[in-house]
Amino acid sequence: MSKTQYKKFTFGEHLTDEQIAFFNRNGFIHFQGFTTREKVDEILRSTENLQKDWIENKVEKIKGVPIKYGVDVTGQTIVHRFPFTSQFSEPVKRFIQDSHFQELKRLLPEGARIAENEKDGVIFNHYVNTESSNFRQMGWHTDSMRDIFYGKKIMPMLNVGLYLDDSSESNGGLRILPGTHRQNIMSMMFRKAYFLNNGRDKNEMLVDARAGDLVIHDGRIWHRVAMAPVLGEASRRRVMYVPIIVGAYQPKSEQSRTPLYHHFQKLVK
Ligand SMILES: O=C(O)CCC(=O)C(=O)O
Ligand SMILES: [Fe+2]
Repeated sequence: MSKTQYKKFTFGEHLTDEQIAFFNRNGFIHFQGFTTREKVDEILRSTENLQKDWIENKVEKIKGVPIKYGVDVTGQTIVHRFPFTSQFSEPVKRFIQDSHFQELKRLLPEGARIAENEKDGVIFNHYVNTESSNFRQMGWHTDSMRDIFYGKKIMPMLNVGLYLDDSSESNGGLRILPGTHRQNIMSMMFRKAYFLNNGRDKNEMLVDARAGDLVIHDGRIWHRVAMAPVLGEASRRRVMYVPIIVGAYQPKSEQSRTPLYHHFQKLVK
């Protein structure tokens, strides 16, 4: 059994000193009920429409970032991983423009911004476990390692996860190693085999979240998504990630090349 006993918070108008201190100490923070069922449903519907459009038009990449396709429990084609989602979904756009969401930038130095058109943009992940699933887990990794792939210095970044389904051990669930955002660079590079290692860690913390919850993690923290112990509908897990970053503005365009780390991400199944 993974540990789940960590403090969960409720978001008010502003981040509190306690919340900021918790985040700085542990490298993650969980806000329960950050948004409503209604907004969750709106976002889900918009991604279903977008999926239909991308399938019909056989879209393979957005600005150099591959769209990950697979099959659903019904055998229908689905999109498992949508890049740059906020550029195609009004409800997602509205969600990140909301003042509550904007307040999260305060967890980073002055001048932090939402990477809507940088890196992979806002990512929407849709996992489902079937016999032939193409996306049912994600091995251990840190998100900041991507900076190294680009040959850059690691810059502070947050990944803000909005849950669109309830998520816990029963459908896989996010596992994190609290405090690893304070590790040295060697440990960030070599603590585990990137994406290939799916094994349980005795110190891993299971994130137990409901649809509408927000779980933010520091880009340097080690995390993985476990495989659901069941097949089919009960394994469905949808979560959206909004990167908040600092540093030089590096926008993507249709001419952008596919980043090297996506060759690693192909190993994720
Ligand atoms: O699905 C999740 O909760 C985590 C996804 C993730 O780690 C990533 O996309 O980098
Ligand atoms: Fe990640």
